[in-house]
Amino acid sequence: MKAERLKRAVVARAVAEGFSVARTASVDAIPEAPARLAAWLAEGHHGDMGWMEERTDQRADPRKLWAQAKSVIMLGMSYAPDSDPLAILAQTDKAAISLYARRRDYHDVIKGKLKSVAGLLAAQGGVDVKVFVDTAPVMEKPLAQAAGLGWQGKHSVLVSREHGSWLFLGAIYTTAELPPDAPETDHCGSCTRCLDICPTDAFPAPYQLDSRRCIAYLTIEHPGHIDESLRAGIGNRVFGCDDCLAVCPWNKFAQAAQETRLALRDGLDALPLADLARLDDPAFRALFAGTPVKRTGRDRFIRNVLIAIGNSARPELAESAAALVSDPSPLVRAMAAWALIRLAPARALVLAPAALAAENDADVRREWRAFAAEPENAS
Ligand code: B12
Repeated sequence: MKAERLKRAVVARAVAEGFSVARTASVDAIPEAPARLAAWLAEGHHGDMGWMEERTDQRADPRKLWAQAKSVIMLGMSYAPDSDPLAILAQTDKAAISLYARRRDYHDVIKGKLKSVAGLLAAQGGVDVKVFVDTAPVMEKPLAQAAGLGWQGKHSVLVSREHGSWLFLGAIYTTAELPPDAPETDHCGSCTRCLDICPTDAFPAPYQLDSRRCIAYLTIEHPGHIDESLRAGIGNRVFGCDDCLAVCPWNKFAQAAQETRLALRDGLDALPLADLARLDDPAFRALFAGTPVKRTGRDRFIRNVLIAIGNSARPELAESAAALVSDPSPLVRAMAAWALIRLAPARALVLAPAALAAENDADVRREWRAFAAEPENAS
């Protein structure tokens, strides 16, 4: 089958599968990627994501991942909301879970659909295919820009003129030589809304994200304690962050997402922090089954919930923190102490001596000591 016809068939199948856009690039379309990835890693902007340091040659160059590949098909699926995802930030007793996570895990949904599109390409073209959605070292954003889906905005996320900042991305590598589409150019202009709104100043410069300060990284990927200087900025965001995406002016052209398999799950939009603080491991897994939230595990999630409680300025939530000061997880105990101290210092003073006497973890002890002014060597 001629390459043009094959490409048309692939795009038609992609649309039938619910993708909002599908376009192609050549495997050599991102020559600037190796240096940019190297610079990002050299700055330490990946934080604890050690896996970003592995197979960097393959990540930055499709040909190094698969020598036989000739073309890349980049696909985008809209998850544009029909209401303001930042409205929840004003309800400080409720949890803000980012828009991408309040639904079935997009990896599962998109992977199946990519396989359908790739299957058609393999069958009709007699070619080999591989599909990726965060499953291999692939730089999806620069490839998507090269294929013309959009451009990497100043927040580093791909922005589309039709779908704003709300596209999930997926990739198909293939041995077929498909006619490439034109790349997209930058349409950010002088706008700096995404940089200005970031509550934790995670952008050292436009187009560069320091993950170590990004709320998405801190609440999802970061396995340890969250530095005190960043906690206040997290507000009530307990999983991911939508701020830089939601203020993008290009969102105004986006139609609300249609894909039913990615429909928002009822009841996850304004969960009371007090209810979340009570979740044990089985209850956590049951509540978030099938969503991306489940992957962080209960302890990290409750750490985030306690930071939100500490930021809530609602003394009635102090009991939720007090109930967790002897939790088995030091991540949880540390933030329970921090939240309690912020919301109800008098109650914290009462609990501090017993908590310190029972505490072996140095990080948790530090949270209490900062408040109780116990000398460092008093243990
Ligand atoms: C690691 C990762 C993260 C990390 C790091 C984010 C980042 N900016 O890379 C963390 C955990 C912080 C993260 C957060 C989020 N993520 Co994420 N993440 C990834 C992942 C797995 C790899 C990205 C990567 O390669 N980073 C490496 C660095 C080098 O890339 P970069 O920041 O884009 O750096 C570029 C710029 O610095 C640029 N650059 C440097 N100088 C200059 C100068 C100019 C002029 C220009 C134009 C560019 C430029 O060059 C670099 C390379 O392109 C991808 C999936 C994938 N395999 O691609 C998903 C992905 C990027 N994430 C995604 C999403 C949805 C999110 C969140 C929105 C989730 C949320 N709501 O909380 C946030 C967004 C935060 C943000 N502002 O980026 C989507 C984004 C979709 C899209 N439309 O772009 C992806 C593509 C997953 C997917 N399959 O859909 N993520």
